[in-house]
Parts: sequence; C-alpha cells; structure tokens
Amino acid sequence: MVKAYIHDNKNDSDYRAPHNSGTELLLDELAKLGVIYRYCANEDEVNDIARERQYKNRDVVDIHKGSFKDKAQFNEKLAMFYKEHLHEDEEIRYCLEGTGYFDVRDASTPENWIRCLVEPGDLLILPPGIYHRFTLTTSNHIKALRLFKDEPKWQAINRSTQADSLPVRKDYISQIRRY
Ligand code: KMT
Ligand code: NI
Repeated sequence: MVKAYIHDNKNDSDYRAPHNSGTELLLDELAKLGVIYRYCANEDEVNDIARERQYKNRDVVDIHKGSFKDKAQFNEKLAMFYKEHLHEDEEIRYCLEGTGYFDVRDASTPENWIRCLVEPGDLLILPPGIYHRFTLTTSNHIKALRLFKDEPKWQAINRSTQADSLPVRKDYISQIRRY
C-alpha cells in the first residue's frame, strides 16, 4: 500500500532518507493531482489494468548498485531520476521488488513535494505534465515494471520556463483547477 506524505524539504543531499514531515495524504488527495494508485496482488491484475487503459508496451528496470558499471554511473542515473521533470505521456510504474520514492509537486502549495513510498504490489500512475522526481530508499533497490501506452517515450523534460509553457503542462494545470 502506497504511503504518501509531505516531504519535509530539509537537507536534500540525503535524498534517500524518508523526509517525512508527519503530514500524510489520503489517496483521494493524490487523485486530485491526477495521481492514480492501485494495489495489484500479482501481474495478472496489472495485465487487467493494462488492457483497460490500453497500455501496449512494457519493460522491467532493476535498479541497484550491481546493475551499473560502477558507483559513478549508479549515482549519475539516480541524479537524473531525481531532477524535477515531466513527461508528455503518463508514467506508469508497478513495483515488483524493493522500494522507491516518487515525489510529485503539490498543486495548492507548489513548493511542497508529496513523497509516495511504493513497495511490491503498488502501481502508480503519474499524469502527463505533472512535475515529479524519483529516488531509491536507503534499501537501494527497486525492480519495477514500466508500462507505456504506445512506444516507450523516454524523454524527461526538466523543469524550466520552457517546460512550463508546453501544452501538456498547460493541460495538466487546467485539469487540476477543475477539481
Ligand atoms: C522516472 O521517469 O523518473 C523513472 O522512470 C524512475 C525510475 S522507475 C522505478
Ligand atoms: Ni519521470
């Protein structure tokens, strides 16, 4: 079961620490940001959602120190995931093993991050246009299924004034306002 809470915004160099401010969020508060959570006991249940939502492609990522050539490459990859970014497609992740943090920007208090701790069985859907970032927990391992509507679109668009003015970002903002 995903656990969502406001990130304490303190000491960001230690980004794998929990940073739990103590303010937890309910799933319907995540839904207001367009973030959808589902628990799937097994991959058959993931397949049902994939069929319903017409996700045609998938792959598996296994992120831990041993999956990179050296520590520098591992740190580089983590730094990339941790940079605030958006995508033009949904980001759909199903946690198979390990744990991870998906941080999404709050809409009402935009300097706040909402930290979502995922563990095995958790499926999280981030809507197109939401600013987010990812990091491991101190367990330093996640194996996750990445699902895609069509061809995998890898492009992460880092936060900038240019990204702010993209149609996907504007659409996202206007959808959030409707709540
Ligand atoms: C992303 O776009 O931030 C990611 O795909 C994170 C890695 S998935 C566990
Ligand atoms: Ni992303």
